[in-house]
Amino acid sequence: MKFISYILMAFLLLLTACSSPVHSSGAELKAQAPISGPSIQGTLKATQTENGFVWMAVELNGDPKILTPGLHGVHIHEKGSCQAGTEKPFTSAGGHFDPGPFGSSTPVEKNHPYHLGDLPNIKINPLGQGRLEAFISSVSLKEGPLSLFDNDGSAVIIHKLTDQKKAGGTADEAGGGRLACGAIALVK
Ligand SMILES: [Cu+2]
Repeated sequence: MKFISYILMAFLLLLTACSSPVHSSGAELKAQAPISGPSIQGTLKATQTENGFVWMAVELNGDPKILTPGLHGVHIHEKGSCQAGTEKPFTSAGGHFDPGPFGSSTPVEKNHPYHLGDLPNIKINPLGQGRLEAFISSVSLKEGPLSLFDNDGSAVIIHKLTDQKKAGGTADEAGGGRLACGAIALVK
């Protein structure tokens, strides 16, 4: 019986260790963005782990007539500016975050879907809700060449269409129009 409780204890400890992808000790960097667009709300949360990886979680909640069920392109874009504007909303966020070495932010260039800010698509359910988690090493919350906090900051963009992850495709194949945007800021 004692043996079984030891095993149970070990299992519980393991569960606790696995339930959080980041350790609570040490100097962790955190960032977040409130995401919004017409009839869409959400958040991006990012945490840089001790080994340099960045864990990102995007949560969205929207009108399913606009944030339609299925896959929607998600990228980090190169400027921390989310102006809804008129004709083409959120173009103020610029192209895809891609400080180098290729250094092209144009969605239709050959380095798409390998821009440093290209994330997996988010899957939206029939109620207009979705959650995306990604663990990436292509961006950093710290100072340096991969920093999201360069002079003009950066933003997360949710696209109207699925990013087909096609190199050299059209703008629509890279997600098309922009539904929602969130300027990313460090959490102090
Ligand atoms: Cu994009």
